[in-house]
Amino acid sequence: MASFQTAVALVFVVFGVVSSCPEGYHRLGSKCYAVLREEFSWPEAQTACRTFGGFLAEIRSSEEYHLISGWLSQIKATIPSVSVWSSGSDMLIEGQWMHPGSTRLTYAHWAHGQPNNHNHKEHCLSLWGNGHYQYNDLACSIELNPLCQSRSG
Ligand SMILES: [Ca+2]
Repeated sequence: MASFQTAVALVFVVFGVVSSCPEGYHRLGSKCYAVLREEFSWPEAQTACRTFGGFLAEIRSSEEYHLISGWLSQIKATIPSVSVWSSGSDMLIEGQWMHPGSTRLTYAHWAHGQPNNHNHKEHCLSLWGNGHYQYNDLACSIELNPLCQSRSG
C-alpha cells in the first residue's frame, strides 16, 4: 500500500513538472508556446520572443506542426493578425529555409502554391490563419503576432 501511494505521488510530481510552462505559455506535447498580443515585423518578432523568455517557434516535426496548427485554429478568434510569425527564413540564400544558426528546416507544411516568393520579397516564414496555419512565405517587414516557444520546458 505504501509503495502504491508512493507511485501515485510520483505520478503527480512528474505530471506537475510536465504540465508547467512559464507564465503566458501554453503546453503542447513536450514544449510551451505563446502568441504575443502585439504585432511585429519578423526581425522584431525574434527580439520580442527573446524578451518573453523564448524564441520564434521552431517547428521540428509533423507532430509539432499538427499540435500547433490545431491549437492556433482553436484560438484564432483571439489572434489579432491573420497569420503568425514562426522561425524560418530564406533571407541568406533564396529557397534555403533556415532556423537561426543556419539549421535547415526539418519539417515544412507549405500551403498550396507556397512558398511563392511574391514580388521576390518574401523571405520570412508565417503560419497562415486562413489556410489552417499552413506555411506561407511573407515579406519580413509585415507586422504579425509572433508565435514564441519557451526556452525552458
Ligand atoms: Ca507567399
